[in-house]
Amino acid sequence: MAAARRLSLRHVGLTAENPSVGTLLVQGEGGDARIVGRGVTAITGRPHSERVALEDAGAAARGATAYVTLEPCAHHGRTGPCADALAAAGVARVVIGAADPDPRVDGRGIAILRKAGIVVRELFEAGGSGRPFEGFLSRLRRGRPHVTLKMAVSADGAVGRPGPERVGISGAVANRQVHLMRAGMDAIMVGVGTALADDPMLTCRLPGLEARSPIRIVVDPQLRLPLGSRLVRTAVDVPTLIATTRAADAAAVPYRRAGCGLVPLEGYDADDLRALLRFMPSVGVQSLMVEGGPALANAFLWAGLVDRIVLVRSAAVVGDLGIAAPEGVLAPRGFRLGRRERFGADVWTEWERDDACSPES
Ligand code: AOF
Ligand code: ZN
Repeated sequence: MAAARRLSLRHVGLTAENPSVGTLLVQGEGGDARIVGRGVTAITGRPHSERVALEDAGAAARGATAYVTLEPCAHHGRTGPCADALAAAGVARVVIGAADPDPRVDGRGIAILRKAGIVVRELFEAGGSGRPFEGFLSRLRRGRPHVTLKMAVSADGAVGRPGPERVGISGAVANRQVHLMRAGMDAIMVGVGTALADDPMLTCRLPGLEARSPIRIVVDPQLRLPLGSRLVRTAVDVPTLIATTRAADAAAVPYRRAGCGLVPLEGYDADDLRALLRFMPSVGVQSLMVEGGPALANAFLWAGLVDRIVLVRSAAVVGDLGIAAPEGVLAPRGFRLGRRERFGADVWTEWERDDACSPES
């Protein structure tokens, strides 16, 4: 199952409203076991991983054990249910890594398998299925994406300095980790202040992973993003959305012409952000990384809409003019430490919200 989960990671961030699932088909047991088929949910979400693995295995699927990271589906989409496909191929046993709460599945996949005489084992992880299903679960349970807030904070507690000049806070290794994290997200969001200060690209620029850049979203109530910014100029290549109160204005027309999508936004308070998040699944966004700046970070924290905080503490010193990091980031309350690692001079910590993905949160 661990190998199937690693396989599933390949398409995280690329399967739109579908979760990325991994399937391994195995013949034999113990030391004689060998993998006869591998599958991961295809880019765009179809075909499902079971079909890919069955195709890969061909006749060798007969009598095999399938390790599937999510309950095989029971509904008719572009193809019939995966549970039926596994049964038709003569698979003998199915080990399942997580229940599928999709109302069209929700135990029906397991029922189909059992009815077909297949031995089913539920290997559900305690405490939910975590990554890579958190975005999918968040959409189903709360109708909004899973939200990761990422902040780099200097030794003297600053996230940047006012003015046009960009200050480097985190080091090269941590920055590459951020790019790797972007590759696994459906969307990445910044406030217009950050877009004005940094003129960022917000893409994944790791060699070989450039095509995995997520959708970019700029929260820009007054439509201040320059038409000459790199975000607008590259909107034709990397999908870019601007969330603004002026989506219906004439001022929005040139942005549309440049290839940007405009999303109506009422304002910056909790209900407005909540409405914006609820819109996101409709454009295939189940996981979102908020990359700053401090105003947007504060608004998300204040609204209680952050599920994970990624905090990069660096040794850099910004000095007197530094913009202070939001209090809720430096001492996250209601979050527990999930990961701590050192990257060069930087300390990378990840904080998981205690009740992330519960229907109320
Ligand atoms: C599987 N195997 O690899 C995946 C599954 O829109 P559809 O018809 O593709 O169905 C989407 C649902 O299928 C999704 O909500 C989830 O329940 C399931 N995803 N199921 O058997 C897979 N990715
Ligand atoms: Zn399926």
